[in-house]
Amino acid sequence: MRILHTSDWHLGRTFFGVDLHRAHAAFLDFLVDTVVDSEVDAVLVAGDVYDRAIPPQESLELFDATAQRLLAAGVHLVVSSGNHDSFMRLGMGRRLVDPAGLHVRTRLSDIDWAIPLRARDSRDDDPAVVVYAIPYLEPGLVHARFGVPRTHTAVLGAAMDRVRAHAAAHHPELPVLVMAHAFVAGGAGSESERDIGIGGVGVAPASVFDGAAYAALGHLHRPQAITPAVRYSGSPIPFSFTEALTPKQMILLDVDGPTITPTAVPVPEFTAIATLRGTFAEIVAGAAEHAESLVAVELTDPERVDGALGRLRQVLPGLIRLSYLRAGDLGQLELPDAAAAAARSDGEVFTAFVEDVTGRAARRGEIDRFETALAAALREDA
Ligand SMILES: [Mn+2]
Repeated sequence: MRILHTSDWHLGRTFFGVDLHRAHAAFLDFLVDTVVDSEVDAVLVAGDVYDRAIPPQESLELFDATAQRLLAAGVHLVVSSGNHDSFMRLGMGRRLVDPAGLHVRTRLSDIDWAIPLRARDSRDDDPAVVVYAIPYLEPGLVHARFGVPRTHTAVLGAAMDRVRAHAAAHHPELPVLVMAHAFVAGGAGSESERDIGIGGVGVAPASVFDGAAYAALGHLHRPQAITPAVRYSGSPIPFSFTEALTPKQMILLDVDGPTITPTAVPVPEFTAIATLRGTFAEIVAGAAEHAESLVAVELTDPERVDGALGRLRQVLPGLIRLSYLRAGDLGQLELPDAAAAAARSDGEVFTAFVEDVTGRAARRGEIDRFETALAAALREDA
């Protein structure tokens, strides 16, 4: 049987104030087409279905229409709450819609509410896989309920203990597919993940999902494999200029006996997003090609250009951000120790910055305020 792993739809999101509803609608058309063409039996959304607790009405309607299209085609839709969703609102009526094939998991008590699934065309009634959907667990809110320390690793570990115990007792013959919305870093072989050991943020190791045949993760918006069986699908639409540099994808999962084999499905670009770098004259000369795009411009002119913003807007209606990159800034991008700089922790970067600017060491209070602010920003950003 076949399952499609997605996450972080963020319905209702805007891109620097620009409405993304049409892009979301186009993506969901693409998703339904993919499901039909590839004979998918179930679609997973590993959290952040909506961008905010109270989504716009058109976003609610878009989700409702998409769920109806999938269920009408006999496809199961499994949804769990992310840190952007209201677990209360998303979970409304979930016991009522579950028998129809819309499986919503938003509460701690839903963690071991198993979803055994079978292929539509299978000859018998036996399920081929059992899905467990762990909603976003804010350590500060749930650690006491689990009786564990206030860390992501501890609360996810406690949730996975429940999953493993339930699967062993009720579905020992089935491969376990677990969904989670969390920061997860690999052990060996995932140097792309920086350790952020601050506040209550932290990252959980991939080994927390031991015992699962596959972990379908949400939260990080760039697609990435932490291990072959622990993956982030990433968001289907870019929500920042830097994110637009990485192609988007969904992950097709083929369940064959005890093995689950992932294959990436590229997602087309439904909103053109471009960062253009050059002199004012160069940008204007090449503007026609980007007339439909959302654009960030980085000017390399050595001097400020009079009225640059207004003049560029005339040829680039989607211009969102304008900045100047002086020659010195460009040179710094090529610094030989850039890799070493990237490997430093956020705290080290901050203390080095304070020393550089003030000529003295960073004070404890400054470091505390920075860590608190960074933790809050990371929570909101993901
Ligand atoms: Mn997200």
